Amino acid sequence: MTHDLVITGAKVVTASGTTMCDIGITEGKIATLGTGLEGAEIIDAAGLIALPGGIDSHVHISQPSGPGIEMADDFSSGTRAAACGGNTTILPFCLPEEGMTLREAVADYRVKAEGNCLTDVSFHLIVKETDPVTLGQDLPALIADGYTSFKVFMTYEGLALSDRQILEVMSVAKAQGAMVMVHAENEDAIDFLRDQAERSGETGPYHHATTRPVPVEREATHRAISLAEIAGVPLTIVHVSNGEAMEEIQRARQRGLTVFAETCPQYITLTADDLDRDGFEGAKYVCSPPPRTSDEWGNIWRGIEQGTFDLFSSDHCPFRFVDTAGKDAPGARNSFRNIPNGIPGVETRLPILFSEGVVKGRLSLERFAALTATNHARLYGLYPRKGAIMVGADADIALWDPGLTKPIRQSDLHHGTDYTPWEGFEVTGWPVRTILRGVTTMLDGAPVADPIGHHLSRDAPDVLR
Ligand code: DUC
Ligand code: ZN
Ligand code: ZN
Repeated sequence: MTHDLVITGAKVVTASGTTMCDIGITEGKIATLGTGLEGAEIIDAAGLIALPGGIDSHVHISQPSGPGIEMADDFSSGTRAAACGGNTTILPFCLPEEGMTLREAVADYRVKAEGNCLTDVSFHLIVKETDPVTLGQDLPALIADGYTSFKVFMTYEGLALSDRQILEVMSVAKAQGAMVMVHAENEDAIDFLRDQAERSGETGPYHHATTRPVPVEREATHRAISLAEIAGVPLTIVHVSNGEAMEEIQRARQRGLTVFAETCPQYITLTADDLDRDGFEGAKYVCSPPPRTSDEWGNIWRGIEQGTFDLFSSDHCPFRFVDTAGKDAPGARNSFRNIPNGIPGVETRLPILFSEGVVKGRLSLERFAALTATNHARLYGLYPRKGAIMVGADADIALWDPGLTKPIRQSDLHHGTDYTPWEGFEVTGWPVRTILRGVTTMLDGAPVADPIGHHLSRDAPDVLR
């Protein structure tokens, strides 16, 4: 049998282990894993590692961010950056603009994404209203349509839900078979600390971190887990930043609860001191939860190594630095409260984890694949079509050069922001080719395809099937 494309010579990280074999691809799917395969086109990947294309299940693209504030990536630049970072699928959040229903927001996002993506995409919903139409009609209809995950916030005015509201949302997830993702920070505590800081003149970017200390996140994590236990649903705690919140998750699992956990590059590489950089530079690092201390990096690594964390995502949430529609928003220099929250990272997530994890001997290649692709597919209803190199799956593959060493440079990246928080960060191991359904989308760090990405309707999460 002749394939459309054969990748030869790579060390292949499959769903069941790592092996030397050829990958035969036909009509965008993996048709054969074997040796001596024939193909109309051959990619010689000697010396490279073939990993499942990255799935980044936590990104923000074209998200409404308040009056006068604009996110730096649309679907074109955001997915281009994702592909250049070794990704083949991303899952952005869909947040309704003021006055829009969830269903209208989804339709709007679909139009914005259509024909512009260099990766496949699918949307998580953000639930910020719990009126009868949202919970009784829109959410069930959207879940049935393949939007099988949604996020609730315990912080941010206008987004935060009360405990009662969270329980109502969770009960819809239970009835309809969807995954609830929680942003766990205690809004009242933050509000109190923020007012107190401002009264004391502590208004610089660093105080974004001091007003969102570890107990704010630990308490909300505990409460979110308790609410899920009461509602009888599994849940995912996103962007866990520290050991104490992580221990809440470990304890819940010991009690037999089903809790999934996500962490991100910022929590193993950045600290609150980055928010204290000279002048307004600290604004580049303002995200929530905030980066902590280098001791917390150790705690998070322990969680990654021991399997507490299922997901390693970017939480790409890009704002330009030199821009009054971005980090330099009106009032941002007077108080950290006005600095848009979020940092870019969709293109650097995988190289950072590969370098810090695989190259430094903390992670096997199989565990890297699980944390960056397979578990995202399983948790969010895309497996086995996505997330693993196996026969029958979409031919979504990243070829990695494990010995390529170079620093992260803004000038090499493809996102819409004007900076990277990791400028100069030395990385060993980079993706050199990304393949989406058999088509090369990135070669040697540059995007090379038309926007062939499409929208993915999703099944229920594995754990609910
Ligand atoms: N939460 C996110 O998930 N992303 C960016 C900002 C935030 O608070
Ligand atoms: Zn969040
Ligand atoms: Zn996020």
